[in-house]
Amino acid sequence: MVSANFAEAARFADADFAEANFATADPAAAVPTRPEYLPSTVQGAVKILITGPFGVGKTTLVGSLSEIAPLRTEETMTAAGAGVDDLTGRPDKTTTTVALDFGRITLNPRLALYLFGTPGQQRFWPLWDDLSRGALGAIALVDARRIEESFDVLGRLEEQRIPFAIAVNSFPDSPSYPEEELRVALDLLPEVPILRCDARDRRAAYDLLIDFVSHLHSTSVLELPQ
Ligand SMILES: Nc1nc2c(ncn2[C@@H]2O[C@H](COP(=O)(O)OP(=O)(O)OP(=O)(O)O)[C@@H](O)[C@H]2O)c(=O)[nH]1
Ligand SMILES: [Mg+2]
Repeated sequence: MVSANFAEAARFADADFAEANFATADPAAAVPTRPEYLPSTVQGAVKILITGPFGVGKTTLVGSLSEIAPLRTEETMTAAGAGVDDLTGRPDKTTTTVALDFGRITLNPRLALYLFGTPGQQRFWPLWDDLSRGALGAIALVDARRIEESFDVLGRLEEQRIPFAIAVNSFPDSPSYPEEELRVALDLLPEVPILRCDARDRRAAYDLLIDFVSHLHSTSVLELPQ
């Protein structure tokens, strides 16, 4: 089954191709079920940043989207982080990203997206400049329970002039704010899309990515290889 979003975006994403990837890639499998090599038909590669504050679901999103086993740099959180790493609303979280997440998704036979997840904690932010260099756009995950924690990240994206979309990640006790309220609370320009997802759900993550890539395409940020 191809989602409505996906069908709409079919002019740049090859539905059959991506659906085949979806069917064969198993995010839970320790070993990927499809070849890790980039198809020889790929003519263009684009870097996309997956960013947001601590514990918002960046590593989860890269893992849900990647067709290869994602590269992760998770370290166990220790007592030294108590009082710094706020685990409210994320009781199961035991690790944190200390450098980056990396994944890849081939959107159609000609176009590959490289996904770079940033660390969430400010003490790892010196890595940000290297990670964001050359990124065509960013998906900024937001936890609606802790909106103010996103301000620094959004400020950085604006400073670096990286086009971005908001992805509101759904946690069980998240308030469901109307889009306009979120736009005001996050002080967003009208052209910044507000999307929603559950980062744990591969299909929802994929729909989010397609909406984001459609946005980059419609604003002429992304040109598609013919
Ligand atoms: N309910 C719900 N839980 C989620 C979602 N996305 C992530 N989680 C959970 O939230 C916790 C944090 O997820 P991570 O992916 O590690 O978050 P992160 O942004 O990479 O965290 P840092 O790298 O430490 O900043 C994990 O326990 C995930 O299972 C979501 O969309 N919904
Ligand atoms: Mg992480």
